[in-house]
This record gives sequence, structure tokens and C-alpha cells, in this order.
Amino acid sequence: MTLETTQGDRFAQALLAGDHPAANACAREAFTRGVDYLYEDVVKPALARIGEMWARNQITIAEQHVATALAQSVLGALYPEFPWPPPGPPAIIACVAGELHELGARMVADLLTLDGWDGMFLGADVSDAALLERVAQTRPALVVLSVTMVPGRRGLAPLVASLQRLTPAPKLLVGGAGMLGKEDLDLPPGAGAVLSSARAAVEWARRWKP
Ligand code: B12
Repeated sequence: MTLETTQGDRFAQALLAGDHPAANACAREAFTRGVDYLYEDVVKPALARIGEMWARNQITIAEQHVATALAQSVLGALYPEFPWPPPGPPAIIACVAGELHELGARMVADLLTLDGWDGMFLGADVSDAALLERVAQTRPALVVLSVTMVPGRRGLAPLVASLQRLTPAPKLLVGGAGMLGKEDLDLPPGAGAVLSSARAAVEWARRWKP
């Protein structure tokens, strides 16, 4: 097996080498196949591979930080070229309290915005109070909660209950790697869904678009 088997592998190698031009070229090439391809089929597997290397002590946490920062800057540089549609119904996307993994949630926010929502990304580690305040002010049709680390599930039930008490109550999607295998989370009927990819979020949210 060669090292460079997929675009995701090539992107990972460019990120780990801190090779901005190569990372940029790889992302740009993937972007010609669509933002969802770039995100789901190139960036996501590249970062998963980098995470595995860190978990096996093959790279340091500092190297992982450098790679993630480079990925974010390469994606940011492409933003002006994304085919953003006019803003549609508001959606709020947030990482739950204590959750520092923000790139996946940002991807969900971007793909929803590209699909006609007005996605407002609140970022990493959003406290319940800050989220509820923002939701009360903005009255979004949709709220998306991102959970990567399993402990983040703990606070979900009270947060979901608080969101459902709002009038009007927003539709709710919960997802991220920390929810894998938790698709049976006890959400009240009609309240939402637990999903694991940004593509799935977009498809699910379509049925709710006002
Ligand atoms: C970069 C990174 C970090 C960075 C994050 C920086 C940042 N600005 O985001 C930093 C250094 C902060 C970090 C910290 C930690 N990390 Co980390 N990290 C990663 C890494 C390498 C990449 C994450 C990423 O961006 N992935 C790319 C995105 C696109 O994938 P994604 O997050 O899964 O998102 C996709 C889907 O999940 C989905 N999605 C996301 N949200 C939602 C929401 C909804 C509703 C839906 C439908 C879908 C959805 O959409 C995305 C596209 O499909 C991963 C490896 C990996 N496998 O991902 C490890 C990883 C997640 N980290 C891990 C660990 C252990 C940690 C730390 C505990 C390490 C430590 N000891 O400090 C801390 C915990 C911090 C915390 N409290 O959150 C482990 C988690 C293992 C586990 N399951 O418990 C991983 C898997 C690495 C590994 N292989 O062991 N990390």
C-alpha cells in the first residue's frame, strides 16, 4: 500500500508537513467537486488520520495543532469562493459546553448555509446559558448541537428540555462523533434527530425548512 492513496491522505500529509501551498492545492482540487466533498471526503478523513497518529504517539499534540490550524486557514481562504446563496431561515449551530472540537460543527454550519439556511455558528464550548440566550433573541427555526467528546452527552438532556420549553420551540439536531452509537438518544417524538455527518444534517434539515 502506498502512503498517498486518497486525496484525504495527501491533504493529511500536506498538513503534517506544514506545507501551505500543497494543502491549498489539494483543497482547491477537492473543492471543484463541491464543498461537501471537500469537507466529508477529504478534510474529515485527513483529520481522522492525524488524530489516529496522535493517539499512537506518532505525532505530538503540537504537530496536531499545527495541522488543524493549517486546515482551518486553507478552508478559510476558500470561503469567498463558496457558492453562498441568499440567507434563508435562521439556524444556530453550537458545540456543547466543554466541547473544543469546532471544525465539524463549522462544517455543519457551512453546509446548512450553502443549502439555504442562515447559519449562525457560535463556536466551541458554548455554555447552556449563552446558547439559550442567543436562541431566545434570534428565534431560529433550527438548533444544531455538536458533541465530539462522549462526556458532552451528559448535559444534553437538560439542555434539550430547556430548548423545547421555548416558544416557538426550534427544531433540534444533535450529532458529532461523540453521538455515534447514541442514535437512540431519548429525544421526545418530533423533537429532532441524532446524526453523525454534516451531509446527513443537511438532508434531515431540509424537511424542516420553513
Ligand atoms: C483537531 C483535534 C483536536 C483539537 C480541536 C481544535 C479545533 N479547533 O477544533 C484540540 C487540540 C482542541 C483537541 C483536544 C482534545 N482532543 Co481532539 N482531536 C482532534 C482531531 C485530530 C480532529 C477533529 C476534527 O476537526 N475532525 C474533522 C471533523 C470534520 O470531523 P468531526 O469533528 O467528526 O465532524 C464531522 C461529524 O462528526 C459531523 N458533525 C459534527 N457535529 C455535528 C452535529 C450534528 C447535529 C451533525 C448531524 C453532525 C455533526 O460533521 C462533521 C463532518 O461530517 C480528532 C480526530 C478525529 N477523528 O476527528 C481528535 C479527537 C476527536 N480528539 C480526541 C481527544 C482524546 C482529545 C482530548 C481529550 C485530548 C487531550 N487529552 O487534550 C482533547 C479534548 C478537548 C475537549 N474538551 O473537547 C480523540 C477523541 C477520542 C474519543 N472518542 O474520546 C480524537 C478522536 C483523537 C483520537 N484518535 O484519539 N482535539
